[in-house]
Amino acid sequence: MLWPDFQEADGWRATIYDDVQHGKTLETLSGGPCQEPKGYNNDKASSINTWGGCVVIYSDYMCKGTNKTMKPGSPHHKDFKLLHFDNVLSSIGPCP
Ligand SMILES: [Ca+2]
Repeated sequence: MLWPDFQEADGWRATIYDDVQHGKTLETLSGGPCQEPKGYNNDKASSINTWGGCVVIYSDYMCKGTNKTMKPGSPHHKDFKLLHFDNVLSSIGPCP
């Protein structure tokens, strides 16, 4: 199993990328009620991979501000420009 750590109760996982179309990996976040990218990755994400799960992305720290739900079938995982969410992501949490 490639990702044993992600079978925890709050299991969610999201990889964010600096470029659209999953270009230039920034980091992978997972688990818990709310996670923030490292400071140098703040306001940089331009695409996301939710690994088949559902997460909510937020424009501010602490899962506040404008948000978008990202789940299988929702649009523009690979292009935050089209989502009107380019270079603003500051935190990620699980879907309610
Ligand atoms: Ca970017």
